[in-house]
Amino acid sequence: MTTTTVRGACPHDCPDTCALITTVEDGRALRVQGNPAHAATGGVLCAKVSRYAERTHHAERILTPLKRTGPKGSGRFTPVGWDEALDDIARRLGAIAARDPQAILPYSYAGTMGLVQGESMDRRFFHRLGASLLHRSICSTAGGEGLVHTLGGKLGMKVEFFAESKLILIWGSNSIGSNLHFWRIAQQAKRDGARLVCIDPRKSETAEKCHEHVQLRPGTDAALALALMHELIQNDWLDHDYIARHTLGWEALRARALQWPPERAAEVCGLAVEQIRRLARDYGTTKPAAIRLNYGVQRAHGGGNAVRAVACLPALTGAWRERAGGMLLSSSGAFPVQRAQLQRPDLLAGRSPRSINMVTIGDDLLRATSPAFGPQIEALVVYNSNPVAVAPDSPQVVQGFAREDVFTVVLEHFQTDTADYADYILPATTQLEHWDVHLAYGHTDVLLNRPAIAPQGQARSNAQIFRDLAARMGFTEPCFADTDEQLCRQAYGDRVDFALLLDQGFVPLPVPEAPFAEGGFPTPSGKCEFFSQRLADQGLDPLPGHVPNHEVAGGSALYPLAMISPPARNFLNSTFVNLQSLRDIEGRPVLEMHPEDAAARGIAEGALVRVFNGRGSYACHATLNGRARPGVVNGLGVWWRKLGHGGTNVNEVTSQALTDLGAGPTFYDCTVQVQAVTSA
Ligand SMILES: Nc1nc2c(c(=O)[nH]1)N[C@H]1C(S)=C(S)[C@@H](COP(=O)(O)OP(=O)(O)OC[C@H]3O[C@@H](n4cnc5c(=O)[nH]c(N)nc54)[C@H](O)[C@@H]3O)O[C@H]1N2
Ligand SMILES: Nc1nc2c(c(=O)[nH]1)N[C@H]1C(S)=C(S)[C@@H](COP(=O)(O)OP(=O)(O)OC[C@H]3O[C@@H](n4cnc5c(=O)[nH]c(N)nc54)[C@H](O)[C@@H]3O)O[C@H]1N2
Ligand code: SF4
Ligand SMILES: [Mo]
Repeated sequence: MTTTTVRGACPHDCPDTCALITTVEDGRALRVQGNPAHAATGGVLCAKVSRYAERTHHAERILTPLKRTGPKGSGRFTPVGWDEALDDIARRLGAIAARDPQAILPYSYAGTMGLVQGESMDRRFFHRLGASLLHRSICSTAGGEGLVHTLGGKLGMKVEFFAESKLILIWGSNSIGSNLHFWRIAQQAKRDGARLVCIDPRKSETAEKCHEHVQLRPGTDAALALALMHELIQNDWLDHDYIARHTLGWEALRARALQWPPERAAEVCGLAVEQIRRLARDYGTTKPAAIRLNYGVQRAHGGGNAVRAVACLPALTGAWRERAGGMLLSSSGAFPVQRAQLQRPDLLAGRSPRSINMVTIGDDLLRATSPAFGPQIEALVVYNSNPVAVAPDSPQVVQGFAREDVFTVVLEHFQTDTADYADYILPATTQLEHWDVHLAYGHTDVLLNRPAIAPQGQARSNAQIFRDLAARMGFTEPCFADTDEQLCRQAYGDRVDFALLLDQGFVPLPVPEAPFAEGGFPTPSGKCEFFSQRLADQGLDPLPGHVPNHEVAGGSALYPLAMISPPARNFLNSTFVNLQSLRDIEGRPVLEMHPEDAAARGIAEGALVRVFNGRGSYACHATLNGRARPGVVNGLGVWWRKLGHGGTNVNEVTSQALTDLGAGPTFYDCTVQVQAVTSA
């Protein structure tokens, strides 16, 4: 018996990007643990990835290529050899490409955040083919655009310095569920006397452990931020020197903020005026003050403006001057990824295919050929994503995937809701079986992932599968021969010491301790842009403003409740839902309701309910657990449809409407009605 340990990286879409140590015995992964040598991981993993060995050796892993035998969506398949599958796929894609390659659409997201298995050989393949481009917008583009137009990029405080802050606003983040390693840092700050305030419509696991919970209505954060500015101005809690030297558009922002007295924001946000004043006083008078903003804040119509408004705050108070002051939404802009080298957009050779927004895949799969849209979608290649479960407005998505005339290939570990609609399912390796290299969005260390075990069954890495397909399509450019390990080296080129990565598994980037202490924002003006000329040039509001939700609670008598659908703690989007041990902890799909809203509908704790609106209807169990505010229900995500009630999940009712900036999704901007399901 031989036991070894192998260093890796957590591949999941999570800000923490932990360093892993996998213990392997006789070719089998026994356990996956956190690497104690990596400071950001601190030797600790979340409950989900602690089960990664169970996931990897799961009895339901797909281990051979599978070909469909029943009608679309029936989930009936038969095993076939790789050669048969790849030959047929290359032939089918080739025939479509001969007419118009834009009729082929790749669909992928961050099932793995690895740069090699997520955005290298796959992109080369589709660029060479001339397939439609995918706008990968399903998570963070509204907030990302908000940051770019205010701070100049996805940059912010170094996460470890939150430990020295005296006030931390945890804003639109359930850190305990989704950013566990940040929560450890916040706990350190708390022990050293910091005050923690959570701003969230849901009394989350995090909110209940902070000193204060600001339980605002969903989608009203910009109004709150503007009222905070109003109070900073009225009480002169401003850093005039910082504003004069390092910001653009102060007079215009001042005029805007003065339109937002706390009384007005209190109405919009559903908060007490006094709570807004207190929050402003705390923020204006505590130093250093830090904001951990997260993506929950930007999943509503005005998400981009909300991030812009919040991102203005630290420049007003000069919080950026200290390393423990400022804000962090994402640090991913600090990573010098050589994307052109990895993805090779030059293979488009002058062609500029249309781009399809992944959020509106439901509608787009049902569109016919037209001059505005281009060719009807005839083929889909899905990897690192489970759109039938995670994309909004699933009734449309399912109808689209059910089209018998769309040729669909899904690269997967498991037979997900999406894989059920495939013509071919191709078995992909997991993180324990392949090479990769990573960035992070919650810290600034580059991580390397080495394979710990051999590919299970006949699984191949995503990069290998696209390499094999490229060969069958006759793509002879040398870049299609690069190995996974070579791709790892190309991701950062000479900007990161690869020998050191091989040696210790992670390399911290040399980023400044206080990035904007002396200004130096990477915007066109070099300043924190309260006023954005780039937005003005697009005909958009150049100042941050409150953009009301598409669907306002109480705005419709038919669907009077606002619904948000943040993640269940023990799932990662739809990943891990098929792990019995984690599903047992979550129990069943739930809708958190305020007791008043439940009583008004005759709904008792645990009752089976129907949550519905004009788009669809899903079934789950009501819980009156004290986490919902009146008028708002929380439908925790994202269950596999086939493991939920009646083959539905929460995305039955979410909409394909987009955000103000970045054309992102509005998962948390949705109104519904709820009804008890009677067994009569
Ligand atoms: N356990 C676990 N961890 C995860 C994930 C997971 O599914 N499970 N998903 C990963 C991914 S892909 C991402 S993008 C991140 C997501 O993690 P975050 O960036 O933290 O975003 P969310 O979880 O969407 O929402 C965070 C909090 O915002 C609240 N919220 C909802 N609407 C609003 C609003 O209008 N205003 C404010 N202020 N708050 C609001 C929600 O109730 C929730 O508690 O987490 C990653 N980590
Ligand atoms: N209602 C509602 N819907 C949401 C959200 C919400 O909060 N509420 N959150 C949204 C957000 S923030 C996001 S980011 C999206 C996420 O949506 P997705 O990106 O689709 O994420 P997952 O559901 O985790 O699915 C990832 C899939 O990739 C597969 N996978 C993992 N690694 C590999 C690999 O190496 N190769 C291959 N071929 N496959 C692999 C996994 O098995 C899994 O099935 O969901 C969005 N949907
Ligand atoms: S906390 Fe996040 S990065 Fe760390 S192991 Fe869990 S999912 Fe992965
Ligand atoms: Mo996400």
